[in-house]
Amino acid sequence: MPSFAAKEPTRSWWKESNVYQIYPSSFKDTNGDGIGDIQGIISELDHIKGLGADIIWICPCYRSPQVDMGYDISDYRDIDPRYGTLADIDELIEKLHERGMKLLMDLVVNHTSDQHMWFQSALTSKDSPYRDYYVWKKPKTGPNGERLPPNNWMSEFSGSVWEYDAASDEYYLHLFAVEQPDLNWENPKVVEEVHSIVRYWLDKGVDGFRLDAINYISKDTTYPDVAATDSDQLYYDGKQFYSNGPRMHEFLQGIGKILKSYNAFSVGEMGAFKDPKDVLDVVAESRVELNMVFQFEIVDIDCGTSGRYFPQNWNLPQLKQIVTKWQTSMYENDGWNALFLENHDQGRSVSRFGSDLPEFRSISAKMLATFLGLQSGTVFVYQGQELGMANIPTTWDISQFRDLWVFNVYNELVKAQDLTTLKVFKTELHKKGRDNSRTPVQWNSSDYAGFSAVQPWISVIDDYTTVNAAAQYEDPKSVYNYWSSVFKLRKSHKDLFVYGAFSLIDPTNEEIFAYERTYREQRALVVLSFSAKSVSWSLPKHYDIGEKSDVLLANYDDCSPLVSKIEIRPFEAIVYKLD
Ligand code: TEU
Ligand code: CA
Repeated sequence: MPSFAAKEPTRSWWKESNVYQIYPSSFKDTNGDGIGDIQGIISELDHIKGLGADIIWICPCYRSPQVDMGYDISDYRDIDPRYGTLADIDELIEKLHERGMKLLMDLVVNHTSDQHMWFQSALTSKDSPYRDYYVWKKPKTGPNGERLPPNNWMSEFSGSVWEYDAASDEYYLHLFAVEQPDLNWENPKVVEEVHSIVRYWLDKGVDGFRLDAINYISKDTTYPDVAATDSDQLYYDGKQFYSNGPRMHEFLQGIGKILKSYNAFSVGEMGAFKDPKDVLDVVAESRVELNMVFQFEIVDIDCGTSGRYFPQNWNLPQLKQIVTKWQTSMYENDGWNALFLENHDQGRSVSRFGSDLPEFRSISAKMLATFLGLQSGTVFVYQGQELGMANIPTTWDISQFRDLWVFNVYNELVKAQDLTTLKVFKTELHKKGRDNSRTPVQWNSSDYAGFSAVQPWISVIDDYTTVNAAAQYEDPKSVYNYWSSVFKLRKSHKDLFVYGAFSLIDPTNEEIFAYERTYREQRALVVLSFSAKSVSWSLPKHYDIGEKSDVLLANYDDCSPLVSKIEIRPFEAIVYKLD
């Protein structure tokens, strides 16, 4: 029998909301500079509201030199001119609130830009009051007297995490790009600054935050080396020393207290977390840290052990295991899931988990909407996902990519003349490179997909003539309208789909992913095919065949009743109501 959880989750507005993520550069351009802007977001609020999303999360739009697309902030209290002004944000907040919608800002406080006034001052002298806002260490000396970085940690974007400053003969820490120095949270002044930034935006009317790379804010302050395993390798992944560090919870509780006093929404990005216990220590209600966390187990499933630019085979039972682990552990322990298949750092889900072949694209995008959208947790849809936008075509040349991470790795491999790895890199880049999700939103079939009047900062994908929002509004069977049905179902069956328990059916089946949601006497069965072929599925025995079952949602026009053996078509999705 499916398990009926003894205790039900407490109810909260943020559990009942659906979130739409916006990458501002690629959403909509209104002033003809080829870059999306805040007025562009304002002009498309009906698109988001019509979809059924209640909250928008905007990736960083603060003042920034844009080395890492705004994740390098030079002024936390201002908007970058490429996106607009503070007045535009005020207008956005007002127009959202008028519609009963909310705004999340992206809080990037693991690091700043090297152009931030704090870092610029820190560079001028060891006596600067801002020197200790960052992490500085003396060089190490190698066997031949050469200068070496303080340890062998590898940057997320490749190379060392340490950058040498000749003027002071010290290195500073940057877990990400050289231009993104890490803040020193051991300094109480940094903690105060962050609190004041959080209050500044909440006082402006912002409704909460997505917290960037927030599991990295507390480091092992002894900065130990990672045990070397390969004499050729200079740098190693040091997450064991900087993810989930000794003071992380203390720091999160400091922020959590403020967020709670504003009844604000919070979702933390904690990519390296794999143990539900670690996530529960952040999200369990009693902790007063964050509402929910993005863990990356699903989106890492096809990434190699040496990183995303390496391949990894996966199968459906593995995916089921991951989903079930998070679904049940959060539900049973007062936690909550942040559900996502895409964001601005990931390939497009239809290309990775469905099929972007013309005959399967729309149907598999709808299947994935059903898969994700009816799980337990808060659903996040990333711009373009609601249209079934696909990855960058393999015909694109490397020069059309824009992500600094791509060029860091590419240049390194070219320099090392490592042609074998280069070939692997190119293949995987087309599956998982971050630019795949950063191409302009396809609004209509006019030039530049209606995104802009001019050539955008990154090319539009050619299929915009057929895959675009305008065409999808008209078509009742479009991916957009299907997503809207999924969100309607979450709202109309809130007890079941928001607050119900999850249980996996048929764990070993390689093609069919089936799960039940149950709430007291209410039950629904979600049946999904991840296969491009037809499959006949024998229902697990415990189903009382013949019982009356309504179909709540399906991605084909007609569908089979719940009989002992169902013929399931490619990427079919059916939601049966069982009670
Ligand atoms: O990404 C952080 C990020 O992806 C890693 O910390 C991730 O947890 C790790 O690689 C998993 O193995 C955020 C932003 O989303 C990204 O766009 C930024 O480039 C980055 O932080 C730096 O701010
Ligand atoms: Ca613009």
